Amino acid sequence: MKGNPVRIVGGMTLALVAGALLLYGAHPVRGSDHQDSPTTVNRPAADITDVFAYQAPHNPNNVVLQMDVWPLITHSQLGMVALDPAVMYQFKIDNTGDGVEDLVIQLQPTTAGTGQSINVYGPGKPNETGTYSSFIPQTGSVAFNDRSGTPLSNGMKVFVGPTKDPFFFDLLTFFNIIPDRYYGCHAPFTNAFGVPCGGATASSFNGFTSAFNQQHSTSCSLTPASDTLSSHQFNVIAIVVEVPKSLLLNPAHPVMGVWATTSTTSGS
Ligand SMILES: [Ca+2]
Repeated sequence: MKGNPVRIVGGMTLALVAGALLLYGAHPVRGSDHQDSPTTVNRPAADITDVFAYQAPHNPNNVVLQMDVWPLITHSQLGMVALDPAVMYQFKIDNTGDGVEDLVIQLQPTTAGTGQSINVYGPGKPNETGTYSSFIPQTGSVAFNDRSGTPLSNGMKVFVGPTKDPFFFDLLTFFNIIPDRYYGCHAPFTNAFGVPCGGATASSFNGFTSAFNQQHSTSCSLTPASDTLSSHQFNVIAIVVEVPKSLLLNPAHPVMGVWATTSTTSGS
């Protein structure tokens, strides 16, 4: 995402019910995030792994926003996992530069399971800003894993379904650097990757160059980096919206900030 005029934030949420209104609340966190708290492990469909924003590859008038959830889906789990109907999935867009959302796109499935239909709301002005949210008027709906790309009435295309995890991360080397983060060494898991469960066996990530080491007077590993997530065929559920830029951009401030949240009313 380097060079793109967008901010990338992944978020997991807690929530409260306030008064007679059903409000969804969020506590955002920054950066790629796979299974980093008991709350997210217990509700993987609300565990945001990454958020991306990029130019639509086939239409210069559109921008694509993508939120990936449910980390580390194995091949055998495909066809059995889908979005959680208790969760509000939300893209937030700041188009004035103040870090406060001016527009939101919200999604929520109507039922559990891979036969679910997902309601889509917005893009539109949020009813609230910050950590509490409620639904804005609905735009349309899309079936889980519908790959037809049929536009909604506002021209937005939506895809929700399983995809290969696009995030490049040399996870096993990370575990070798900080072994206590390796869940394979903690009951009831088994050491599926064969990572040493003792002390650290690596001091840097792989993939550095001799020129880098010389420039920085260091000796980082020259071993090629390995994309652990895709090489072990891990998948995520991708929530992808392709949106006409005209629906999101503010001509007076042509830089757009994007982040995402998942929220529940139960707080867990
Ligand atoms: Ca704003």
